[in-house]
Parts: sequence; C-alpha cells; structure tokens
Amino acid sequence: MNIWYKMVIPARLGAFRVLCLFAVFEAVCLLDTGMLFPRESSSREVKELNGRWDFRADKSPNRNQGFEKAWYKSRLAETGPVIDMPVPASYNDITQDATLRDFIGWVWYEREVVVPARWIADEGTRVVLRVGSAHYYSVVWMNGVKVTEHNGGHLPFEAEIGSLIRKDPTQPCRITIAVNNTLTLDTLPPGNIQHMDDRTQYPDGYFVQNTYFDFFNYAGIHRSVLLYTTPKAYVDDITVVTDFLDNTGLVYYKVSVQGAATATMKATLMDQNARCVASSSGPSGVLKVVDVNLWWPYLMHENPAYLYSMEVRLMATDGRSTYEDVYTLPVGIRTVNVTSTQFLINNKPFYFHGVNKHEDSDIRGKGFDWPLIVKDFNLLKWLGANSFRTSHYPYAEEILQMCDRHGIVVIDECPGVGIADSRSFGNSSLAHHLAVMDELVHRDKNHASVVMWSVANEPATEMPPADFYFKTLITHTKVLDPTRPVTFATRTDYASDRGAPYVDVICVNSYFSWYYDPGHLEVIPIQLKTQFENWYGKYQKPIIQSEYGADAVAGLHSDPPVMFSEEYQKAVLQSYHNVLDQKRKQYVIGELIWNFADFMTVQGIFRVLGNKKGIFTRERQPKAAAFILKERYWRLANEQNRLGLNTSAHSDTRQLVHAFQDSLDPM
Ligand code: GCB
Repeated sequence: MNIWYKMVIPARLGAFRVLCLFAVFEAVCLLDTGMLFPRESSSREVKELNGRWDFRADKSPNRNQGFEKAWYKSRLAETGPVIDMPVPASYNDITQDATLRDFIGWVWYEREVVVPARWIADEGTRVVLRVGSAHYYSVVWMNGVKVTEHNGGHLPFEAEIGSLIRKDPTQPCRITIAVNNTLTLDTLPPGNIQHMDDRTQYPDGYFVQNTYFDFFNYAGIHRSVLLYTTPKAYVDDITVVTDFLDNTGLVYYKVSVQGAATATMKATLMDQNARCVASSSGPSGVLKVVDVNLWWPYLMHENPAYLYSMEVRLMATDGRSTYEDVYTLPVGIRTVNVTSTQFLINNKPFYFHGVNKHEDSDIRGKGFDWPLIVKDFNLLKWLGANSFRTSHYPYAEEILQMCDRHGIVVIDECPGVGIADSRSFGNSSLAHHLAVMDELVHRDKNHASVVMWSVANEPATEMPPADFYFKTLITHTKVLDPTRPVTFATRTDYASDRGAPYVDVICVNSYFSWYYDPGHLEVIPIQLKTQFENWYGKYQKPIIQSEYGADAVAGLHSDPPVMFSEEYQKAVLQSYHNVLDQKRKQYVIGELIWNFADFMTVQGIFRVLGNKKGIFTRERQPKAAAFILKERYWRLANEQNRLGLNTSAHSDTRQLVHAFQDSLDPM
C-alpha cells in the first residue's frame, strides 16, 4: 500500500512533505513518451480532419478481404462501393442497414487531406496524425504505408507522418483507417465470438459477439482525427503534481523533451488575469504561488475550479537550426488525501454527490459531440452534482477539460468492465490491462478534476485468480501515480471480495429491490445498512455507493409505485437516501446515481430500447427522480459547506445559487 496519500502530512512538516512529493514525482515520471493534448500555440498548429469520410464495411465471410486485397493501397472507392460516414461518430446508427448496426469485424475509413505547403517545406516541422479514439483495434495508413496500429478503444494514438508527406509532396495525402470492433477474452472490455455450427438452426458461417457489459458496443472513429505540428525539438510530456503550504501553492513539474540533446526551458505560471505568478527554468522544478487560489470542486467554494496556465517554453538548437516550442497546460492546485473515514480535497472533507454517465446519444452513439457535452454539464450543474465516474471507460479529454473548468470531480475509470470469464484473468489479459492503465494515467495525470483511478467495474472477484490480478493491477497503478487513490467498483452481492484489500476506497454497486427482491422497496433500509456495515466492518475504508437506481420509462406512472414507473424510481432513491443520510456521518463518502441518462444496450429481454435507469431520458429531459436528486444534492452541498440554507425556500436554482454564493465564507 502506498502511504503517501494515506498520510495527511501536517502543513508544518514542509521539508518532509516536499521530499515525499519529489519521491512521488520521480515515480510518476516512469512513463516515457508523451500524449499531451494537441493545443495551438505560437509554435504549434492544429488541423481537424472531422467531417465526411468514405466508409466501407468488410462484409466478406472472414472479414479479411480488405487486408487480402490491400484496400489501403488505392482509393477506397476503387475497391468497391463506399458510403458517407461522419467522423467522429459511431457508425452503427447512421444508416438504415441493420447489418451495419450489428456489424462485427473490420470497417474501413478514408479521406484525403490537404496539408499546408509550409508544413511540407519546413523540414524543421513535425507533422503528427492523431486519433482521439477508435473502437476497438485500429490500423492506420498514409498513402498506402502503414504508420501505426492501436489496441483498444477510448484512448488516443498518434503517428509522425512528416517524412511520408515529404516523400512526394505532389501526391495528395490519403489517410486510411481500418477499425475492428471484435471483443475477445483478452480485450478490455472482454467479450467472445461464438460460432453457431448447427446448420439446421443457423446459416453457414454464422457467429455472434457475446459481451458481459450493459451498454451497446458502439464502434468506429469516436473522437476527433487531427493533424498537428510541433518543431523538431519539442515538449514531449509534462507532469505536474500540486500541493500547498499555508497560503503558498506548490506546482512540482517535470518536462520531457524529444528531438534535442540539449535544450533550455522556462516554465511560467500565469493566473486567470494572465499575470505571471511564478516562473522557473530547467526541465524540472517547483513553482511557488503566493496567496494561492486553490482548485475547489463545484459548490464547495465561492470561486471553484480556479485554473492557472503553465506555459512551457523550450529553446533548442541542433547546430544548424534553432527551435522554439511553446505548450500551455491548465493547472489546478489541489491535494487529495484519504483517511479511514474521509475523502479530503485540500484537507477538507469532500462528499461525492454525483452521477455515473455514459458517452451515449442517439444517432452518434459514442461519437464526440460538443452540443451534447455542454448540455450535460449544464444539467450536472442544475442538478447540484459535484462529481461523476467515467463508467465504464475513459471519456474524451475535452470532457475532463470541462470538469477542470467547472469543478466537477472525476473518478476516472478504465474499460475493465465485464471481466466475467476466468480466462480473462490470464497473463495476456493482465498485460493488456496494465498497458491500458499506463495509457490512461499518461493521458489524464495532469487533470485537477481527476481525484481517483478506477481500474474496473464489477469484475468476477469470486474467481481465485482475481486476487493476483487485482493486486498486480492496483500496485502498478499506484506506481504510475502515487498521488491519487485507486479503487474499482464491486458488486455488493458477489460471493467474494477479492481485490478489495488493495483498494483505498471501497466502491459498491447495489440494486436492492430491483435485481434482488424486485418490487420490494421495504427491503432497502435493512439490506443497505447491512451492506455498509459488512464492508466497513471488514476493511475500515471509506465507502462510496458507486451505483444504485431503478429503471423508469419516462411517462409511466403508478401509485402505489410499481417497477418501471417514475414513482418507483423515486421511491428507490428516497429509501437509499435515508440510509445514506445515516452512514455519511460515519464513513460513507459519496453516492453516485445509476445513471445520469438512459442509454443504449444490446438487445435482450431485460431491456426495452436500452437501459432506462437514467434520471434524464436519452434526450436529456428530466424524469421525476431528477427533481428528488436536485433537491437533495443542493441540500447536501449547503450542509457540507455549512451554509444553513433552507432548500425548500429556494427551489429555484438561480436563487439558490445566489443565496449559496452570498452565504459562503471566503476561504
Ligand atoms: C451494474 C453495472 C452497469 C449496469 C447496471 C444496470 O451493476 O455496473 O453497467 O448498467 O448495473 O442497470 O444493470
């Protein structure tokens, strides 16, 4: 167990604390290549390749014709019929073709790009192709030459293509991306392909994809495809770890550089008025901020989500040319600590009152969509939610940037969902899971909003190999990032709690009166109380109710409440809240409703056009439960921050916000 964040190091022990942080810092920097979010600067340009792409699904029996016939070698339209496909978007719901909606195998995307002449002419410019994410396995070619491949959805990958573009600048730049959504026992999430060989029941070559998770396996290029430039010598990665002593904020930073043996560097921290508040030279150091504005969660402070900008300026020379690279990183200064009963942000108790989400909406599936994202943040703030878990995979980086900007606290979950087969606890699965955690931590380590890593959701911990698997996985995650606690979401009803000894916070999902004792609301108080007492009794670790809820079909009503009505969903929530109100005074540190919005699932007898446990519909309209939760979350926020507001007197959110702001003591 890493003790660094288990200790609330007294502020007075400054030197000791700094030493600890430097130790942490070195550990964080075990990662060796960068995955900085592409940002424009005086030395960097970004060109989005979103929009209409050519598309072709490989419907050949073995799904391999595209590779056999080398579709990447010529224009895709020359290989056979292509259709229009938007990027970013899942391809599944774009057409009227049911076979494409449920397609398993390789699909091919292609478009031509005009590369600015100066990018080609200037040999000192690196040109990088970046895919924000594609589900699941991707292979990328530029003008028929393979430039990279990537195993896994939800995380970015990139390739330097400058030299290829320069080979023949007269040629158009044709980008081909083949994406395969097949899930196997070693993918994350796992799945398996079942071949149906009984010719009296199924046609020749018939197979299905089985999955063990409860959301639709949307596929395609889900996030932006970009070209971006950097100078030949460039800032490859930045790691920041923050702390504070009394009124002084501390930003420990480390910059790694590629493309130059020697370079000089300057790091400058600017406040929100673009005033320089600290600077330092050298590839690592500490920036000290007098009268610091800490990063506080939404509703925890009158000025939440304060972000500084850290500008890293690199100067390098290779004898012939001089390179200057500038990268600016938003930095929130905050600390995270866990005790046996509390979750502390900036040494103050933080109670998670939030949601679980999905990246999911009609037509675009899991495709990145700014209007949807901004709408969701407006709804989160309306609700008084201060947090969410990225159930059950890493969300787009732009979403985490919004969390940083708005003070929404994040439990950042990797795609370790539905690990239900003993073969998925083998060495190759574990190796892949470790690699995915590397990529995730690498991508998200600098977000102030990310306060905890979740390595999985409801794995089959009753299976003996789960012990070694989770011990290894959690230990590895703590080496990658010793500054944040680690958890995974467990099911209350699992026969075994293997893995739990290694986590810092116990996250429990439970569905009393739904999957167990369906229709019996009266069992909730006793079963929920028993759940908390069992887990706390055994582990003495703080607990988050990381899922609870009930399906409600919007518009279905019944009094007395029956399952699937809006009233039943409300009643489940209220019963849970009664118990949570007792236990949050002891060791329960949060509650995350399942789910923020209705979402699509695989077809089956348990789902009517998807999972309906949303408190909002898939179109983002509130069900009755949303109002219950809104009332509660604002009350919790007020109570936690000792605001003494009467929520019933402030049912209008705007009034409540003003009253809330007026009554907050400046920190
Ligand atoms: C769970 C899962 C979640 C499901 C939910 C449900 O325990 O973690 O992915 O969607 O239950 O509604 O069944």
